[in-house]
Amino acid sequence: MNKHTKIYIAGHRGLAGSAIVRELQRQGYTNLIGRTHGELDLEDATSTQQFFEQERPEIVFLAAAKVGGIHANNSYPVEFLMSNLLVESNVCRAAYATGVNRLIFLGSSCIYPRDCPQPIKEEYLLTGPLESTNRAYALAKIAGIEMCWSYNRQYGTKWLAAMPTNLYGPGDNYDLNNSHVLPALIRKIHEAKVAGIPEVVLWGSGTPQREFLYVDDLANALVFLASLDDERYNILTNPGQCPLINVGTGEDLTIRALAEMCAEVVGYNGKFVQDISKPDGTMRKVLDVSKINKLEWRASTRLKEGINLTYKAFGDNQA
Ligand code: GFB
Repeated sequence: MNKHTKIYIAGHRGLAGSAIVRELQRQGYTNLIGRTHGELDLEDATSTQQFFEQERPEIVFLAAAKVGGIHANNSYPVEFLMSNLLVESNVCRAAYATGVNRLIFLGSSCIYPRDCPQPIKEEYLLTGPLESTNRAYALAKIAGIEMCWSYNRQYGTKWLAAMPTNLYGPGDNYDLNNSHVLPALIRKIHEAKVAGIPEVVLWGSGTPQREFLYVDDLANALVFLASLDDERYNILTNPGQCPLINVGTGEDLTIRALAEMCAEVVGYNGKFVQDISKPDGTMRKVLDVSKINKLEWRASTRLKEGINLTYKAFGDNQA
């Protein structure tokens, strides 16, 4: 991958996709392409095929996906399953038909079994039952991983599936029903502070543990992986093994501790109360990141620093 390689970022307006664009630009890549949902519906096979034939990207970051937090996943399983299956099938088929060289498919740490040993190694995929609140999304993403591996096995492509842990950062979704926990907490705590409300509601018991990755670190990891030399990249995408790699920090904390950290950043002195009618989801999902660490990549943003940056972006956005 050189600085003029034609790179398509599917989902370039989303949390992950926009961070990938920022990182590629920061590194001096000049030939980037993206389409908004209005310009190209990736759920439509014909338009997707036509787009690839016209543009002929050499590298693809497949960051377009229907995503959401625990409530959205639990409430709209049909959309999470169907939309993600369509997008990944259409993009993979068109990418193969037009000879895309390297494709990086994005999934999520919820693909792993609900009760698997911690930290979670790549090889634990499909070793046990999934968490029920996001089973539909997880199955769609598992199908995407299998799709990459199948193309590698059958057609000799070099596609890689990167599994980030829970992401956060500038450009996130702050809708209180559909967002992930971190943006929801930033918004709820900020609004409570501004309105002088003495307590903020946390969903569930507050005891589940989560690992959070600042989205610019994810983007840095993905560009690092996509630009690995052939020798190292080919080991990852060797058709004899599932082309799966975890991307995270390897550290987690409870939702309660996360809320307290967000309160410190926002400068909120109220208290937290639990709404235990809301689901906890998986009790723990911290990734084993030794595979990517061995390639000499590590996340660099500490959680508190990342929350500070995110809160600043949230404020700028509101202004
Ligand atoms: O981030 P989150 O929605 O999704 O929730 P998951 C993480 C934890 O935070 C759960 C709790 O235990 C929630 O109950 N929580 C506390 C809250 N307060 C809130 C709140 O105000 N909003 C939200 N959203 N949660 C998603 C999956 O799982 O993570 C996806 O559903 C995907 O498939 C994504 O894998 C990364 O971490 O449970």
